[in-house]
Amino acid sequence: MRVFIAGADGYLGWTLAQHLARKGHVIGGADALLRRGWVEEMGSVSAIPIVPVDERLAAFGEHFGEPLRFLELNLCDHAALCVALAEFQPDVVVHLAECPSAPYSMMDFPHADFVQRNNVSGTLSLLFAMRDHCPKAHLVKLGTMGEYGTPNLDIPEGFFEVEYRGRRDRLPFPRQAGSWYHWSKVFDSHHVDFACRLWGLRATDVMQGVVYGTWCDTDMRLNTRLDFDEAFGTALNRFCCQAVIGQPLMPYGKGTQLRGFLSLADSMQCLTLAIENPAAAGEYRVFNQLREVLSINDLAQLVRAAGQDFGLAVEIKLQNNPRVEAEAHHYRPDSQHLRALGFEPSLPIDEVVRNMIADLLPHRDRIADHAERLAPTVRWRTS
Ligand code: USQ
Repeated sequence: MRVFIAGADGYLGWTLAQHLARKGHVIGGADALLRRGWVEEMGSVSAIPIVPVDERLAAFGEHFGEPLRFLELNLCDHAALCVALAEFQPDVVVHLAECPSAPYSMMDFPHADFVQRNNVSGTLSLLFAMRDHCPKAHLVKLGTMGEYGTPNLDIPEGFFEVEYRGRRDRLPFPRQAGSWYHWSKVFDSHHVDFACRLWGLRATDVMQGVVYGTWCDTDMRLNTRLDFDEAFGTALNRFCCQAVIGQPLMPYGKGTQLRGFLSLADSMQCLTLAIENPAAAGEYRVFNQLREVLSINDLAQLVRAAGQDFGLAVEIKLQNNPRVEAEAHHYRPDSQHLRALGFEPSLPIDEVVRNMIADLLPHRDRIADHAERLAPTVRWRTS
């Protein structure tokens, strides 16, 4: 298949390009390289060193035979995006080109406004470009489990049957996002659904849980990034970085919040299943993409246990919660669709955590040099 990855330089995108190329797909991609700048703005770096994009592309060509046809492009630049899709003629467009950070969006008005414009307008631009230049292509759009929030009900995959005043309907499950970033993803989901009904586009909206994991190669030019700063590092990735530098792990609040998690390798497997099993014309389908539900305290305990195998004394210190979020709540999302397509979880989480620590230990000085960037400073409520 010809797969166009928007966001090909990111944590998921750069990994996915390699995973798909290894399976024989032809890869095109675009990225505005914004993630590199955002992490710099947070005063931080990727724990795993990464090279400039031209060096990445050279390595890609050497390892996979076919080049990655890459453009430095912002999806909001609609004219340039139209040219890119018209030329590449993808069978699949994977949309990973969004600002993925809840804390970044909660910093102040300019950041909330930027994240919403970047994500919502970028997605709208992509939908119009697909309508005009590749209307038969399948859109695989990265959404987030955080769109649903933490309702006191089980969470279905996008839609549920409702009975109200004696009538029944299949309706989108309510969205109760918890950050301006998560709300941008909610707006995207509604727009993608509408475009499928309006123009007959086909789309899979992937409600992904929190991803963890490293992707390292003997050729370091192929490594994917791994962030640990308060905005772009996700919980388990941050905890592993804290473990290797001897900083206490920081569950926020009581640490009893529950979330869906999956490893980077499992995310690659799931996205590939969505790509290779397209939605029908006019279909908008939703996959909840997670492997297991755990609390933040569970993650901390896993990292403490794995740290012991490396002789690391890992401390855990609860922090005042900088976010506004439920800490004791029901959480039981469905995730049958990907299993029905053949998703078989790979390594168990404790093994992945051990591999992460092994990958991160050689870079402990680099992380230690930015240790203060692990502390949460962005507060959801300022008073
Ligand atoms: N948390 C801690 N300590 C930390 C970091 C986070 O206790 O040091 C807690 C947070 O309070 C939250 C949970 O861990 O309850 C998850 O936080 P996170 O920063 O790992 O993830 P989140 O902000 O939810 O966002 C991440 C990705 C985002 C994706 C989302 C999936 O950055 O792009 O959409 O995970 S989900 O969480 O399912 O919405």
